[in-house]
Amino acid sequence: MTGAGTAPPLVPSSGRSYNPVVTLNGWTLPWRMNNGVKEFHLVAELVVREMAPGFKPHMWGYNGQSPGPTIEVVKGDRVHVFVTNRLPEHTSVHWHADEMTQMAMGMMGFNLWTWNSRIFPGIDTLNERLGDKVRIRIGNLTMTNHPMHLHGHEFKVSGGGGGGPWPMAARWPEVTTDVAVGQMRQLEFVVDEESDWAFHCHKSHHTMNAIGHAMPFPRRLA
Ligand SMILES: [Cu+2]
Repeated sequence: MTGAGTAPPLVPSSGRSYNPVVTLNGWTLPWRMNNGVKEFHLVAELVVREMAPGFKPHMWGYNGQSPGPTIEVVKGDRVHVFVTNRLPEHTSVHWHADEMTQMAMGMMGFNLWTWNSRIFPGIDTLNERLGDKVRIRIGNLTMTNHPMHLHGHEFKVSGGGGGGPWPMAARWPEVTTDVAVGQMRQLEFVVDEESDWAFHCHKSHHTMNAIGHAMPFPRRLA
């Protein structure tokens, strides 16, 4: 598995049914059902992640990718996660061992502004049809805030981290929502304008990363 593209959602093959998520430029870790327990296997290891065509940093990650695969469980699941450590040093789950090294190497965030360790133009698009109801969940694993802006649509900010979806009365309309360090935000909208719309952080130096005006750019935006 290269992890370069967005894999189709993992339809649950055992356990209770649910509507699986799509992970942008990522995939969902399969499980094995053993005596009613969902067993997952994580492998912490050195990976090469193609962030954009021709741009391949050496990073630390899980199961061949940085960030690692999505682990999807539903309320009431019993879960075992087996961890194999192929890093050149000790690691621990919750992924806060030796933060300065391991997180900076890609096990949580990296010193470029990316979506799931992918950057334009190497990132998949979020394809929708007119009239589709869309829900996007964002987690900010970086060390600064990102005001996320969607072109062409108003969305409702409908949830955060931990507590799940917010009550209807607590949701509000936005075109930009700031996602603070460590926060999660859930956005919902109905596709009512057909086009190719940008969805991006509104700090312009974040959308540019290290690309200056004098640097060659892989593809024209127009
Ligand atoms: Cu940003």
